Amino acid sequence: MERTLVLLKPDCVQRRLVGRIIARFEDKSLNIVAMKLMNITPELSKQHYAEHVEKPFYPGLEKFITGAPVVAMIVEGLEAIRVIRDMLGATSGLKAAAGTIRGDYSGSRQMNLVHASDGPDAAAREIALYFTDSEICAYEPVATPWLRADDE
Ligand code: FUP
Repeated sequence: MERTLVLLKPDCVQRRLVGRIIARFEDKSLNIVAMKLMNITPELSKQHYAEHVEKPFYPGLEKFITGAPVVAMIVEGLEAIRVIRDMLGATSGLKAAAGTIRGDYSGSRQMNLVHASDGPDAAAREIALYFTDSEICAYEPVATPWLRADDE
């Protein structure tokens, strides 16, 4: 079982797509174990995008990600990190395959609607940036016996 950080970015909130995107994760039998609406500060943006801070596109990215609230979530599931990255599609909505979230809803490289951690180290780092342990509500969905076999 893996956990990953998912952010529904300001474009997702402003475009009223939050419900539809969360439904896609629920439909995939992923489990939301923490969630909040919050504003990303410039300081948090610099921590989150530490690998991009020196890049030419960073100032525009910070303006975008701090420009309206985000919905931050911890999502849990088997192979959740890869499964969710696959559901998002390529970084740019212009390149993402049809059927992926970005492929279906985004026509932009910057305004690509959703962030998800790109590996186990990033997931651990990003979950700790956005959530305290006491904000995580671990629980066993009652439908689990009908979502996967015991040995999966
Ligand atoms: P991803 O792992 O898919 O979130 O994408 P990256 O880590 O490569 O990029 C982080 C964010 O920077 C992406 F959401 C899009 C944004 N970005 C730009 O705005 N301009 C660029 O030239 C490249 C990335």
